[in-house]
This record gives sequence, structure tokens and C-alpha cells, in this order.
Amino acid sequence: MSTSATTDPVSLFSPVRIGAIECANRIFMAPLTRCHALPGIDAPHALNATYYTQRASAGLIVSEATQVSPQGKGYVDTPGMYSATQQAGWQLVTDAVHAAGGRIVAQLWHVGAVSHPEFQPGGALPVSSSAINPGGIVRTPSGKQERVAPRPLETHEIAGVVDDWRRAAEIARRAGFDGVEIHSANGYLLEQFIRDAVNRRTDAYGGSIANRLRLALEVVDACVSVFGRDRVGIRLSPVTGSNNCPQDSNPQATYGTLVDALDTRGIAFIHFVEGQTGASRHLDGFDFALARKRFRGSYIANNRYTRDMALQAVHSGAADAVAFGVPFIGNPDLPHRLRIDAPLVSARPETYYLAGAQGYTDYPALAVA
Ligand code: 8OZ
Repeated sequence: MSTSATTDPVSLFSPVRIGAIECANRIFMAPLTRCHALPGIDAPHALNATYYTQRASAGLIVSEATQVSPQGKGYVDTPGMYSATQQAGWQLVTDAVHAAGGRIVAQLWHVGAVSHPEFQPGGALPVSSSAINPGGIVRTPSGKQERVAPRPLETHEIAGVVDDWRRAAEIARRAGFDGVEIHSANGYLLEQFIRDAVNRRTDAYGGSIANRLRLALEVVDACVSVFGRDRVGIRLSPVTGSNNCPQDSNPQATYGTLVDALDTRGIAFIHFVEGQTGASRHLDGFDFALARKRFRGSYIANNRYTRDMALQAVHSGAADAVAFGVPFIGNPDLPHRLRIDAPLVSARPETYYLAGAQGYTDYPALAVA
């Protein structure tokens, strides 16, 4: 056990304030899609409250990605943030997490092209910036299907998409969340607008960097209008290839401009996926250390951190907090285990998306000696 880690003034285990959110430690729970909402209505329920409450010792929980509208959905049984039933379900979650002393922000999401007509209202085509098929196979209620080319959003429709995010933020606020994280990562809708390799638009939402960032920044402004800037953050993955999203021709320029615009807005945090999501950290194209210097809000680091890397990242000031994803599945009391340097349990991937408690709420905390 590293004693210095617990006595340093700033360590992975010391409290941190993220915007207006007081967090007990700097071990955050990354958003994890688990496909455990109630079928048909995509509402959270008591089992989800149990799952999150088991993990409430995280300094901050970022909820699983949560679609802002039916159009924003691309997976079976992911939860939404657009109906009264969903709000009531989330209220169960936030009440239970808060009662256990935790903090939780809602990750708000629109998948864009990473969907299928089976998920879309009226069987419509998924929407995106441009008609580029992300490719790959998607699991729908009727089985595995090929992805399709999406329909480019008409310019006049975009304000409605921004309104969906604003309404979702309002529901999240009423449901008791401490804030929101805007999902602008992993090749979903906002990234489909940001990257020039996907965005072929010729209107005010395509072409120049400023135009390609416009939708993401309108969404940021909409969420800030609901929660205030000190309870809004964003997740960015400047170089990931997730969901077959091709790289921007100049990630440093594009995402660097975005970081500067977010700094100007004074939002609470940027949550960076450093590298290829869930895989290699060693991808060129974006200088994360420079982003840390240029953004005055909190820097949350993510992607395959080990205990030692996380201790070092916080100790050195490279990050204010480190988000762990998969380790939180098998180790609900991860902060305690990292503190005492206990061995970690490996979660069973074959149960990640299975409905029910198995592989979801049946990983115990360490027995207290
Ligand atoms: C894994 C499975 C489904 C969705 C992401 C929301 O990549 C996801 C996701 C991850 O950000």
C-alpha cells in the first residue's frame, strides 16, 4: 500500500471540486452502457438504482449514455431522458446514490448514424451530418442487422435536435442529477459533425472548424442554460476510431479549437478518452497535455488507467481525476480497493449486456475487516 498517496495534499484519494460538484475522491466511474433499462419504455428502475448505489463511493459517477430522444437511440434497452417515466426512474437512481453519499451526472447522448431504422420512430433512417454509413453490425430487437447510410439532417431540423438536449438536461435536473456530461465522443452524432472525414455539409454546420463545432457548442450552451456552466462537462475522444468513425484530417486543430471554445464558456470539466477507446493509449494526433494546460476547468482522464498511472496522473497534476470504466463493473467499491491496493476482480464480458442482476449487481464489495 502506498502511504504517500494518502498523505499527499493532492492525491487520487483526496476530495476535489468539479465546477460546483464536491467529490469525495478523484476516482470517477466512467459511463458504461449496460442495456439494463426497462424494455419498451427505456426507463431506469430499481435494479439500476441498486447497481449505481453499489458504486456510490466513486468520487463522481458519470451515468451510462442516455439518449436525449427516441431518434438518438442505437442499442437495445439503453435508458432515455425524454419521458416522465424515465425521469421517475432516474429519480430512484439519484436519490439512492445521494443517500449513499455519492455524486452522479447524467451522460446525454445522441447516436446519430450509429443506429438502425428498427430503433427509429416510424422505422425512419437514422440521422447524421452526412449520408455516410458507419458500417458494421448492430444488434436490434429482431437480431443482427447491417448498419445503413443515415439521412443528413436538414439545416432547419438542427435547432430541434439542440432542443432535445435542452429538454433532456431539464429532465436530468428535475430527476436530481448533479449535472450533465455531454457525450461528444466515440463517433456518435456530435463527433459525426466535428470530424471533416464524416461531415460533408455545405451549410453553417459543415466546412470550417467553427462550422463543424457549431452543433456541439450549441448543445453545450443549451445544457449550460439549464444547469449553469459549473455543472456541465463534456466527453471528447479526439483520436478514437470507435464506431468506425474516421479520423479528422487535423485533430489537433479541430479539437484544440473546441477545447479553447469550452474554456471560454467556463464549463466544469472535459473528460478525455486518451487514445482509442478501451484500447491503445498510444495514438498520435492530439496533445492531451497541452489541452490540460489550455483548459481552466477540470481535466478528467480516461482510458485504461492502472492504479499506478492514476496515482501518478493526479499527483503530477496531469489530471484532476481519473475515470475508470470496466474496473467498476467487477469492483463496485473500486476506490477502497485502490486505496488498499487490493487485487481487482475481472468482470465477465459475456454478462455486460444481459438483462437482470447477473453480472450487474452481483459483484460484492470487499468484506470490511
Ligand atoms: C459500448 C456499447 C454500446 C455503447 C460508447 C455509449 O462507446 C457507448 C457504448 C459503449 O460511448
